[in-house]
Amino acid sequence: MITHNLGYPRIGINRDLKKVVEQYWKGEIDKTKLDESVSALKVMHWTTQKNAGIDMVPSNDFSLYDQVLDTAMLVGAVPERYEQLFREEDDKIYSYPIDTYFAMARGLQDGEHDIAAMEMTKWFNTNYHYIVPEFTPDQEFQCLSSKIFDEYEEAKSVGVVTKPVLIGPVSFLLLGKEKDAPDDFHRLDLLDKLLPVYEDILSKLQNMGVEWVQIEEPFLGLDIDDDTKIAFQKAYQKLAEDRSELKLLLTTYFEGLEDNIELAGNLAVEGLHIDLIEAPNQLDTVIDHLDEKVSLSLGVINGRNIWKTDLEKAAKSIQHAVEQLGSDKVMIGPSCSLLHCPVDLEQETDETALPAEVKRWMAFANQKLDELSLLKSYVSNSLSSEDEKLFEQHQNDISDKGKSELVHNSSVQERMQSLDHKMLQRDHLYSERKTQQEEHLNVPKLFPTTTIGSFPQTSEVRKWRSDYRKGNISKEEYEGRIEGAIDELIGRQEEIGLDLLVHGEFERNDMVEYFGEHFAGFAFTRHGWVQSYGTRGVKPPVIYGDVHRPDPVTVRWSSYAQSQTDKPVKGMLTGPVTILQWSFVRDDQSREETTKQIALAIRDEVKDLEEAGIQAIQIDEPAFREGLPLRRKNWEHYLEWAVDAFRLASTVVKDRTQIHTHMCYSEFNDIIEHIARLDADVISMETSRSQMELLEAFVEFDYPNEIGPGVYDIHSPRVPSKEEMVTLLRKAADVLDASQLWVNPDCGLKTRGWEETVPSLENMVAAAKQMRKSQNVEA
Ligand code: THG
Ligand code: ZN
Repeated sequence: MITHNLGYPRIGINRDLKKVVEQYWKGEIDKTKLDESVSALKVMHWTTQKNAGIDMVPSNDFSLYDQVLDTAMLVGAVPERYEQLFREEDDKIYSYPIDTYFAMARGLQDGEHDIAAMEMTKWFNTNYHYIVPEFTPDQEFQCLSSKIFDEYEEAKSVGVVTKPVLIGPVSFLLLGKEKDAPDDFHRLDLLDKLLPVYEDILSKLQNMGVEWVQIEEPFLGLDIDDDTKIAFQKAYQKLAEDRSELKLLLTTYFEGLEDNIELAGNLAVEGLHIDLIEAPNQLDTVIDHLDEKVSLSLGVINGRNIWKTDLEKAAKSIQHAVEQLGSDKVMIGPSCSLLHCPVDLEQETDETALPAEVKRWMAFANQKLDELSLLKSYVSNSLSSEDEKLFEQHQNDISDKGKSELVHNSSVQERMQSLDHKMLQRDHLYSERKTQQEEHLNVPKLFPTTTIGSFPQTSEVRKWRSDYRKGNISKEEYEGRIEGAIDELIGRQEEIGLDLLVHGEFERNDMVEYFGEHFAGFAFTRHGWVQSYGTRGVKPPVIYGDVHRPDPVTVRWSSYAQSQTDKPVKGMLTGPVTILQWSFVRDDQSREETTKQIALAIRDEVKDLEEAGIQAIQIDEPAFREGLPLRRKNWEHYLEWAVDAFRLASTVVKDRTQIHTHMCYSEFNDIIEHIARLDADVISMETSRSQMELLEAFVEFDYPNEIGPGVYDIHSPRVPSKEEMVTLLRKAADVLDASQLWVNPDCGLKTRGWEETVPSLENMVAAAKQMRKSQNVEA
């Protein structure tokens, strides 16, 4: 039996990757220096894993930006708009054209170039985002990058023989999207052209003496149609043709194989990796369907959560597989790449953030590698006496967690027991609420303007927060500065002429981390960074126990802001589903249960905001759609409880208090009835990049409540003109009732600068005024 890892976090223990890559982007270091720093990082990762006793350490799991983008470069799927750039890039110290690569990820705007970035989207149901490959009907492929070969040699030269990681051909095509293509073209049509490149790559790896390649096909865990099944068969038959020595470990994760078991169990590969965390029950069926020559890799350690593994329980599955298949046919590893968890728990020494008792229940990437080694020794009866103690302690920690008073809170439990259906209903229907809200809120009846909540977070504001946390400035000093920032923002919004104001969220770091820091049942980390995309990361809070809200969180800031103006100020909260989605969650109760507890905590905050005189409250749910399960058959159940959680959080208010919600770039077509069931009085969302196309779902559904379709894209510093926003608003007013429409940007403004924010909002307000005028004339 061997232990292996599917992928190691690449950000570095001190966010080293972010630092050097951003330095390179700013021109502060050159390619050689970048290469040196990155090499050192990779070597550290390989040796850390080897020293932890991992038998098979991965390579090519590292990436300067994203592994899907790496694959696009590997097979030469470089969209045409970068080809010029590619040709210009001559100094080849990298195994691929690095500036072209970064331009694909981020776009390139300078004196000579104006090239748009490739799109980015969620990696399955995680909070990681990948770059979406683009495929045209006349797409050609060729091997353009030697990264996968170079990394293997690089690791070997420091004494680590690795297993290269490669996204499989079918999943790679499925991860992408068609570009400039007729309707009858499907990207899988390109498989025949793509396979020869994969054959070349594999035969080169074989010639280099590589034993195993981890070839990832996560789509085997999803609902796939017959054409896709045929593509899988064809691909793996073809890849088996000239392969005598090299072994393929077909890798699946995030879901069980279910109806694809027959297919996956019979593909021409030498190993199959399955996720036994998401789908523990699939073990027996997979064993039944597995060709006898194929090794089985068991994903028994959760690669995307931070709790210690119950090693005794994991050992049972392993022993079972060993009995059925023989020990030489069994591998063990994490369920998926450890990309999705932070690097090292040992860094967490601040007990005010992470209490020692909670830390004792946790494991980050490095600790998970130790668990794997321990598990292997335990199953093969070779625990040293020292390891035996470790093992015992480990299992004790887990059983303590089950009993801990920190986890269970009887008043939360009682409240959960007493939930009843009335708590999910507003007093009256939207049509009746609307009149009351119009009177109460006092914003223009047509095209009222607002923003999504956050305003530019300058480095100055960030420094106040860190100075306060470090104790460099007092609470009074800190709060005084935040109030000053609010004063200034209120003044600016009044000058701009916005109707429904916000306080700006200067007191917040990340919208989820912030609430995690203030709710009970949450711990947070100081260094627990996880890559979100490229060089950007998040620090997900840790939900370890029953959640409640000991004290009001945002009321202080919202009511301060309201006291500074006669215009209404909107309260700003993050919704229960989004807080759940972007946190590390409990593994001892369902997501549904945890979300409802969070919803109750938010409900308390909503009530307090209303009582403090706040007349409109926004509860953001940007992660509502991404919470959808990967398999469609599980959608209904999720949507049922996710909508209920939002209603539980929001319906406590009087009819006259207006509830807003906000969702980032989302397809609404297939979930529109559930969006309507949220019964938010107003929903704002990203629509400007799709030229209001996203509104179609609302039009078709005859969506009754109010909508704020974003009228400009906040992801770019460009200042939109009044005219272009009027055009978008007219488009919206053509298909929806004018009295349903709000005017707002696509998303929060925290990543923007003040220089572009003020003129953009001025133009937006002018656009709204023009719309009001023309409507009145028509009326
Ligand atoms: N919060 C959380 N998850 C998210 C988002 C979020 N997932 C989806 C989306 N938004 C991801 N987008 C971003 C955008 C910017 C950053 C991270 C994720 C970012 N991070 C800073 C960095 O890495 O330098 C860290 C900021 C900080 O100090 O907290 O800029 O909004 N949970
Ligand atoms: Zn948004």
